[in-house]
Amino acid sequence: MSRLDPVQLEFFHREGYLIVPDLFPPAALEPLRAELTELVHREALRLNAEGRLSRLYEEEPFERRLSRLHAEVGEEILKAITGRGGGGHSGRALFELIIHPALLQAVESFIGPEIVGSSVYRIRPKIPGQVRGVVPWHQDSGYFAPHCDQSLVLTCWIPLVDATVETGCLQVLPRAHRQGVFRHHTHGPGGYLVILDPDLPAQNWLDVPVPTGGCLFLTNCTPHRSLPHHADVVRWSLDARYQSAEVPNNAGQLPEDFDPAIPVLKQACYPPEADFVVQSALHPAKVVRRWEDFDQLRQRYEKLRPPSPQRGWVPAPATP
Ligand SMILES: O=C(O)CCC(=O)C(=O)O
Repeated sequence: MSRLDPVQLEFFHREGYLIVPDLFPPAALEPLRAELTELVHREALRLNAEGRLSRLYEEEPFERRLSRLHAEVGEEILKAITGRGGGGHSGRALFELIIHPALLQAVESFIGPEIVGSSVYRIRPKIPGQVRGVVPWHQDSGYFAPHCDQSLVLTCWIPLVDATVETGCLQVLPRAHRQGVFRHHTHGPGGYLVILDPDLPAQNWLDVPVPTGGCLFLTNCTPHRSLPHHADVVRWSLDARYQSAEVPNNAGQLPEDFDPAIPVLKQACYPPEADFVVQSALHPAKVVRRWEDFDQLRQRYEKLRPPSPQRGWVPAPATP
């Protein structure tokens, strides 16, 4: 039973985050780990056949192989996993984890039973020492359209290996999620948006380690970041997002149907990527149940991405 209790929910609403260390049954993450292992293997074979990789590193475990490959061929090995800035990999096991009953029961505790999978989910293989693996302070709402600032877009951050301080877990700034969206700047470290230290409301950040099988829940206004790590472990994780069907979304809409002229309040929180209904008693026919449909939708949005929300963020001032 994964429904959360009132004490957990009260903590989440007060602090802006919640760790549930044992959300998933132990076998639940295995299919996605296997799918990613297979994907990494395919990419290694391709690069090896093209003469760009000296060997396959097949003897290395899931936690290390990608790091060895990355050391030889750089970011190229990550493209099939992370896409071109969008969601990237959209395999069957990923979809099955996104709609896993244990996860959806927990999600329902926060946002009710009519659930839309938010367009923005990411598989993150965080490689030791990798620049793009370090995500500076931000709120997810810094990326979303402002008309969604007051709504809950729930982040479920799910490690596929134990996420500790040594392996690059997240840090959060507790109790800051009720203070609105802070100023972000563009072109932060790794190319991400960044909230600079003087714009943060406090400095009492916390490390939030999460074991495999657990989940970290965040609000879209919770400042969080992910620090560099140098342990010899790829800190694989999935961050999936969900919102109530009442929050603006583009479920059922194809990217070619995006109309910039429709009132902004009716546009999705993040139009470049595909939202999809994952649970609904009111409109069961709208639920995306087949992986093939999810994948097709995802691919369509990867090819033709409606524009990102513009929040007026500007580049960070150059440091002397
Ligand atoms: O997984 C990470 O290292 C960063 C995740 C993150 O910033 C997010 O999910 O918004």
